[in-house]
Amino acid sequence: MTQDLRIAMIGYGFMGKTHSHAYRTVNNFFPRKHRPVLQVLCARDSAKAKEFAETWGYRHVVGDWRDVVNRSDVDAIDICTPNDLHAEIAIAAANAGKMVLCEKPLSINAAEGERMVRAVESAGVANTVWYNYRRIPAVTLAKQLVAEGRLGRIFHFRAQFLQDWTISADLPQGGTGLWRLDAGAAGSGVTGDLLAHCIDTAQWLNGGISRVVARTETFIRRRMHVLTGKVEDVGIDDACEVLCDFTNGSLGNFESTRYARGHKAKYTFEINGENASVAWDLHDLHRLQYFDHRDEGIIRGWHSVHVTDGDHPYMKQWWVPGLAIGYEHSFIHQLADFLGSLETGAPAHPTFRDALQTGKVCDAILRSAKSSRWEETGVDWRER
Ligand code: SOE
Repeated sequence: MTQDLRIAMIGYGFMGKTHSHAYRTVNNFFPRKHRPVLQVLCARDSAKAKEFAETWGYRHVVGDWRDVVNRSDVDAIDICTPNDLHAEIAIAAANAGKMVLCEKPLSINAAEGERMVRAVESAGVANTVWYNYRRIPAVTLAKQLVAEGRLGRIFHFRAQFLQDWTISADLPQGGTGLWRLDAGAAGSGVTGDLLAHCIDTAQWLNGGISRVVARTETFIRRRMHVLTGKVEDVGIDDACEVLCDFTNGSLGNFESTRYARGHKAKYTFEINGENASVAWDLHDLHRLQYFDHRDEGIIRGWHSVHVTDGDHPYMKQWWVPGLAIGYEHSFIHQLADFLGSLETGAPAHPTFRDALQTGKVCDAILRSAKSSRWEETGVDWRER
């Protein structure tokens, strides 16, 4: 017997599309008891919201999120707004007893994140944060290989997330399209937007990060602000470089920037262990590179595993072996896992508490960039 799960989505940008697509598709491929229903779309621009709702099939359109969180015809609130609104909406939704699915990063800083964790945990509502890259089958396979102990003791974790879309000094900051450049709305620049993905994956694959040393740079320091029409100081970090220690004794090395000309979404990571290494690249997302030193010498080398077979994570639900899937499927997989967790009662990782640990690392990175010293993260990494 299926059960409707009535979703109210707040915000409708790029992420609104990825989530809506997942809600509409998940039950066609993943048998689950709960069936998402696109109940309410909430956004301030009523004409655009109406158009989005018609395109994706939302039943109702509402202008103010405060009119949504208490609705009795809604079971779950999905937050796709700029980051500065996450906390207030999530806390109100949890207090109203709604499940909460929140876009990353959880919050603009860890202090806000703590309050959000308290709200969902004391209300006892299901919660998750859309760190979608974990659910790309090649990345999930990396997790499996690490968990099986194939790599042996881990020495290094390195990751990069490189883009180039903010290089032009003419690009304004703020407003609907460019809030990621406005520190007031985003909290930080590449640290919260891009590096947070790397940190989420890193702690999931390799355990907690205990301390960091970092530098950030803002290459364009003044930009026109869309909301005020004035040229204002830029408060975000354009680039961020980090060294860190993991609690398992391995060393981490991270870089994120929006100033790497030629790179659009070049998210890569590599893990080097005593016996084996894995490497992954979002631009070639269905492949996992694997090197095993225990292979016979004459054929030893990097294997490029095409992660499309039925025994690869999530792939049994899709086409036939050899046929690849894409970026949007990572959201479908996260949703399928979330719906699965509603049936088992298990936490839907990454939970708010897990995402808070990423937030703590990001805060420590920004602190270190100011202090020029090593900073403790205070991370308490419990997720298995
Ligand atoms: C920024 O350009 C962005 O859209 C991020 O906000 C997303 O989290 C990332 O997955 C892709 O890049």
